[in-house]
Amino acid sequence: MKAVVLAAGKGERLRPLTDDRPKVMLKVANRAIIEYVLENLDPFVDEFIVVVRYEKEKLMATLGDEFNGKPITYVEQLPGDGTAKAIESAGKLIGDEEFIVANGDIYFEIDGVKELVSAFRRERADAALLVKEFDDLSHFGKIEVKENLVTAVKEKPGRVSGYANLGVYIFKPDVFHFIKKTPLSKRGEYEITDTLNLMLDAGRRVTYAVYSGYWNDVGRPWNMLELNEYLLKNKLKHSIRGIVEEGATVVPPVEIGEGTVVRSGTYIIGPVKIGRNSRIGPNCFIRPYTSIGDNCHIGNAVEVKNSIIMDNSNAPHLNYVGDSIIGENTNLGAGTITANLRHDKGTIKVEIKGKLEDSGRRKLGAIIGHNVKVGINVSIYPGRKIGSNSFVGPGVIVDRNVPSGSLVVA
Ligand code: TTP
Repeated sequence: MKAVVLAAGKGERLRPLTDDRPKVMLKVANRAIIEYVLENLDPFVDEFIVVVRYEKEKLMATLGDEFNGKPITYVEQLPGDGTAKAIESAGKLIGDEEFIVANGDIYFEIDGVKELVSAFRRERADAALLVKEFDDLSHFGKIEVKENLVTAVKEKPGRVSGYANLGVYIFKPDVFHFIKKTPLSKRGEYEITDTLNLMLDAGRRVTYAVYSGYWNDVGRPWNMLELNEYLLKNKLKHSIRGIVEEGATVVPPVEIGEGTVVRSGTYIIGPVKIGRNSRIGPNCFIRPYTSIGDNCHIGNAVEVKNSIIMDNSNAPHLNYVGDSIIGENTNLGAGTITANLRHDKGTIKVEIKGKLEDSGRRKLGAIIGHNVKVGINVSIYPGRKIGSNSFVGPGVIVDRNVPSGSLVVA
């Protein structure tokens, strides 16, 4: 069986982290999101087809031509937006067999795929969907069912409970016939949920499997922090490949990559993951649920908690980084602090595609893009974004978002 992985989206809700790369390439717990997808599909398939468009060269160069020894073929999305259009783009490579489809930006585990494949076979179905029960489906497609079959798919049905569509499917090549007939949706996309309704209208057997494991749709920055926390809490194995100097304390589980040096006086409380060739300390404090990439420098008197710091980035002197995401090649000046809590203890709102959205979190720090230089003694308000390729001068108080490519001085 082949797997079609959808990775052509622009990931606008994850700006500025997606300013220069597809969202599936963003690393959570030091691994690209799409790699978790491929890994969990791997036992069921012999080939991957990845549908690309936005910043495709970067993804292709990073992911390469194979995964776990199985070939990856890239196909460019046909003109037009939406998941149905993305699946249609893989049509020529599919042949006569059924195939799995998964969004490339979600996290799910093998058990879900196992259940999905067995439901599809047991029901001799034309299509199968992975679903999960949620109390509030306002952000989801609702899957209505009767016994073992799906009866309807309703987009964003409001604050009702029920089964949500998780973005993992099995189709027969017959789906392409219905994709061709799928109309443009209200948001201007060709959506696979509309295709499914056309299939149901035509009497096709669409079944489902209920997934009880962990799932995350990594659409917004705080979803990356949630997934990071889940992965470190549940998947991390204590492993020290670098050097931990005498006088440093490492409370397991902590993963430290080759070439990384943890200097004396550093205190690390796991779960924490640190990549290769990074310099940690002396005298810094790294608290649980922190991922630090390759070639990073976390220096003297720096505290980091519950954060993602991507490759080649530095918090070198007297910094506090809490509940934050820092992109690649970014440097924080001495004394720069992220605030992660409002004084009124309210939940933190973040601007997503021009609208304020409630993250639902009491603690959320900064979201800083790639290639950013932050000067000394900069204070960043909770939930604020600093766009990629920006320069924030010394002493600036970042109380509003900084667009990408900006120069901000006090
Ligand atoms: P979305 O998360 O709905 O879209 P997006 O990736 O463009 O993100 P945003 O809304 O933040 O801009 O996409 C769901 C999945 O489908 C995801 O894996 C990307 C993929 N996709 C495509 O491959 N092609 C497309 O045209 C669209 C819209 C999505």
